[in-house]
Amino acid sequence: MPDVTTGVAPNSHIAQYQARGLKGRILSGVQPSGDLHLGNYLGAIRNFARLQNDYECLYCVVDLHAITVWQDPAQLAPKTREIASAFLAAGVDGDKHVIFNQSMVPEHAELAWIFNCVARMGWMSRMTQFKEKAGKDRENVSLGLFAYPALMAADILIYKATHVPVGEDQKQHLELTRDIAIKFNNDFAVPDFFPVTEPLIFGAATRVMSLRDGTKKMSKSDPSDFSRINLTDDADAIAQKIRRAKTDPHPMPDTAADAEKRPDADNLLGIYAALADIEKDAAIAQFAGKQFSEFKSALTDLAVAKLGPVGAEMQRLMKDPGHVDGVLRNGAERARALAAPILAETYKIVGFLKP
Ligand code: AQP
Repeated sequence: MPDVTTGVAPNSHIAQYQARGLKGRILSGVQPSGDLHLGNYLGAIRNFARLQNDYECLYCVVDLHAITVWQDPAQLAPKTREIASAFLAAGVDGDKHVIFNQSMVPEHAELAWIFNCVARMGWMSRMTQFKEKAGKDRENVSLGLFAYPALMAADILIYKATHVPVGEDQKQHLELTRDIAIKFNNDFAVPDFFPVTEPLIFGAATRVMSLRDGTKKMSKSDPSDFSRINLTDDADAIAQKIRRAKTDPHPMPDTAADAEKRPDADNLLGIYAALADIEKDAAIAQFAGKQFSEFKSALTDLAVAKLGPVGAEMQRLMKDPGHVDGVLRNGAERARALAAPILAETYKIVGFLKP
């Protein structure tokens, strides 16, 4: 397992978990916004299972986040089940930990409104993911897309989560969550009410790039299916996509410096290393100077061996929507039991009348 490094010193919120032999409470989420892919798996879902012995975990299908861009209403429920199935197929224990979908726990949206009033326009305007997703069409994107990071802060702080596993792309949003917690605690003179949540950063392959363009992130919403390996792809599809993955005319890189200059090769080596649970340098050494065809054949075997069982289990679960819905319903009840008292306390701090 890759090394996990934490950012700052433990705070009082962490101490209560340490007293129970745990390292803290985790919240993380995945949007039901398209086909789950290898990047989601290596950057997030695989780690969810790896964290569950050390942390109390809440894993959420963030459907409220998904609708910040248009989603086909007919697809939202099946996509939500697909993601919950991926959590289970990756080995998350839905009895011990909490798996649920965000819209079933209205406390997320209620706390998000308060955070909309705590966060500053200047802070939100600096969010690079908003700039990337909005592109040149800023006037036409939803207000929800702009406010997305305040909802993410609410997802985390409605459970006073102490840690959040983050890939490169979410670091800035977690910083904002920390700023919101600090400002709320200061504005209302409630020191330490919300924790200053710490990032959990995994060493290897936190950012998987497109198979068609090694400079672009692998993404659910990329129109080209050949840009990503979907978790439900069968062995033939995985082999075909790796065979067609973009490379360059040279033999495989023989040093890290050489790989860094060649984003497509670097990406494939990073994927190999993450799937094999080795450092990228070891993968570079293993294939240095060889032909891409030999490397791609090894990568295909490895990807099929590692992803095949996860995909097969996902397919099995997706054929049993009643079971998956039961897991989500049960998870939402448990999540609400944790969130409701924190929201009630927050409302009291803000000063809302409760006749
Ligand atoms: N390419 C990636 N490499 C590593 N990690 C990734 N994640 C996403 N893409 C990569 C991680 O997956 C988790 C869930 O992501 P999300 O559902 O919140 O959406 P996203 O980050 O916007 O992912 P996508 O796949 O690119 O979706 P669309 O196309 O809908 O925007 C997060 O932990 C993320 O870091």
